[in-house]
Amino acid sequence: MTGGETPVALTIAGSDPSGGAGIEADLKTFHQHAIYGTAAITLIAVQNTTRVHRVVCLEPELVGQQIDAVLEDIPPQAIKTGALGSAGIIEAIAARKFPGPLVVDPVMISSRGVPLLDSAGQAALVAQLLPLAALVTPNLPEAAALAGIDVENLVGMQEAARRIAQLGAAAVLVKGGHLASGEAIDLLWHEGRFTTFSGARVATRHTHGTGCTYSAAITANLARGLPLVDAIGLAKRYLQAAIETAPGLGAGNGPLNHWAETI
Ligand code: PXL
Repeated sequence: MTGGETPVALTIAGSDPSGGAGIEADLKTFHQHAIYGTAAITLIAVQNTTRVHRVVCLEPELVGQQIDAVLEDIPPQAIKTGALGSAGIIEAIAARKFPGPLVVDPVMISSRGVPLLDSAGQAALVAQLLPLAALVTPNLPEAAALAGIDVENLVGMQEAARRIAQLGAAAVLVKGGHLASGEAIDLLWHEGRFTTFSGARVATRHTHGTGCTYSAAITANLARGLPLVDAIGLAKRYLQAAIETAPGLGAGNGPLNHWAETI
């Protein structure tokens, strides 16, 4: 491929030095999809597979400047956000003009239970970022927080998706990985229709970074120019394979296999 044909994606997210979540997961996922990955860092989470020691947010201005550095030189075809840390950082992001679809992974609490966005940040995400989103990808607890209702089953997922769309996101993917039982069903609300994506539930503790990896794979597929439903369907298959073949690294909740086939 020559430079001009290489699709580019940008992730705006936190750093996970253990490499399973955050920008590290996003860049590996972009790379595996043959997408040139760029990254603007929002926060640094000092952590490994067993625990989070510390989370430090960067200055909003510094986050904005990183984004500008990428946008003015290597414009991405698709952009995603992950852990954003603070309302100020969200304001800095929302002030930018993005040249492609924006996928918002509304990360609120890490898989290890540590807050990655405070309550002012949640309000800013709703008011400023959701209206810019081509897609928002909440898990069940995030869907419940955004929609203001309990979300425990498919009916709750449908209601939450509709409500979150009313907040301004063009499409909403409610992820059912946290459902109590059965298949891991994800529900998309887009252009007045529901589409479901299902995958077999895998009994594993190695699920760290699943949300990051999923939204990064969707973003990669959008950067390639795929329609939204295809972008999600292929990403779901990649995610399933990445969970099933997790390398078993670390003593805690280990990372996925980012080398899984992209098909
Ligand atoms: O999975 C959510 C997430 C996002 N971003 C960073 C994280 C985590 C979870 O640990 O560390 C940086």
